[in-house]
Amino acid sequence: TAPPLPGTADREMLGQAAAQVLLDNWTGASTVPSTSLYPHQWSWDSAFVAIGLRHLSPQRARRELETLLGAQWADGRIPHIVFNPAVSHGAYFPSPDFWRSSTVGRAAGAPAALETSGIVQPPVHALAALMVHRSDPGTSRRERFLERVRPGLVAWHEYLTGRRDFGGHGLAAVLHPWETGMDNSPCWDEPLSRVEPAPAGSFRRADLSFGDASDRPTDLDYGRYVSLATQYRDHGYRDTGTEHSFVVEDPGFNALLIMSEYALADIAEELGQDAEPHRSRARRLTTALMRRLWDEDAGLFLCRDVRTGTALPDKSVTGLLPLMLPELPERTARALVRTMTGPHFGLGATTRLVPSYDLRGRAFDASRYWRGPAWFNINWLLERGLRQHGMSDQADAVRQAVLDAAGASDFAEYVDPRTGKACGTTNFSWTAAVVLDLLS
Ligand code: 9YW
Repeated sequence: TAPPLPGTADREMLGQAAAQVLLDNWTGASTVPSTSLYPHQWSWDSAFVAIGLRHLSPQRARRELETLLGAQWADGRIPHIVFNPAVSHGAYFPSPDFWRSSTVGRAAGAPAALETSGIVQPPVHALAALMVHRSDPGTSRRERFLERVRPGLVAWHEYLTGRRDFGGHGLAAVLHPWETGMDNSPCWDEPLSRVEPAPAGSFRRADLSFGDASDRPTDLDYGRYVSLATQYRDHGYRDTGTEHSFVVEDPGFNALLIMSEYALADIAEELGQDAEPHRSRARRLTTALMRRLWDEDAGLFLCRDVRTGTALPDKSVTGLLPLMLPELPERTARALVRTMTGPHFGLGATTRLVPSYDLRGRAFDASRYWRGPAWFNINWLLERGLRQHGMSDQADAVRQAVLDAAGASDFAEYVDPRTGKACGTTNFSWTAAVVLDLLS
């Protein structure tokens, strides 16, 4: 049975504790996801952090996003990590001396004055910028926040819809599992199996110093991640002129791109500019998503391997994320909710938070990262999706479950979806950020 709902006093304490996590993880210009495990700035983490931080300090929230955009490459990509020069290279792997953005990445437009990774993460940024603006529109207008961030956000979407539309199917594709934000999702097992792993002794994993190895990706996965990133780097981080070993269309990544494209439309309107090009691109992307990735029999969106042209059959939470889309056909939205509440994801029956992977799937593992655990940022997105399609009771239940599980787990990185047991690290920034947002 579900634990009791926290009362008003508990809500206040929870809010204060969440605020403390974000204060502790603030570095002066941005927020680290975790001071131990991830001591730099991560791209989509920062977007979620800004969404929570706006309730504490809209000024810091604007700064968070502007710091990230300060590391944008000239080709429009926003790198998945911006390295803090004050942190030693040994604290996180792969470190700047692996990525070598300021030298190897120069031809693709990497900044010379700071170090970043060369891959990307899901585009939540325009959505975050709009939400940050709306939390404090007066100061935001005075500081011309939207004018300042808009060109970078537009260039980012141009990069994704242009250079990343491999094969011309009208969607953005990813070149590395890390780009999906769901590193070791079972969806990647098959396309990754064709990648020759880097030899085990050729790199040193820093992540294992901070977490239980059974909560983390395996060494074999890591060898393949390293190998793919090395190939991309050695090609100068150029998207054309080579055959990439891993090319996948991910529904969650594209759903976030569409949400952010709608946000760009609203941002354009705020600034008295033409919003229609953004709205029509959002519609085109939605049509392509339906055509390429919707699977009627599975009852959710599937990832597609662009190299083989085949759908990847594993059911991952990424395939539920299009529920957020305002122009999703109503019957598709209803099918997604049926899948979410059915035996594969168990919401409201065997789980209170949506797991990252099929409870009945061949690879389900309740504590291993993106192979089963429930993640707070993802449940925040699904809560919005449920609300978008009028399912307010289910949305309220997810909201309450996020608050309960975050509070009880010391803002865990992720939790066992059936028991709520904390996994990974604690005092995690986006967990605290989505709590602040859901409390307000
Ligand atoms: C890594 C920081 C990142 C998240 C990813 C998550 C994990 C591992 O941590 O990636 O080494 O980058 O999978 O979504 O952004 O929180």
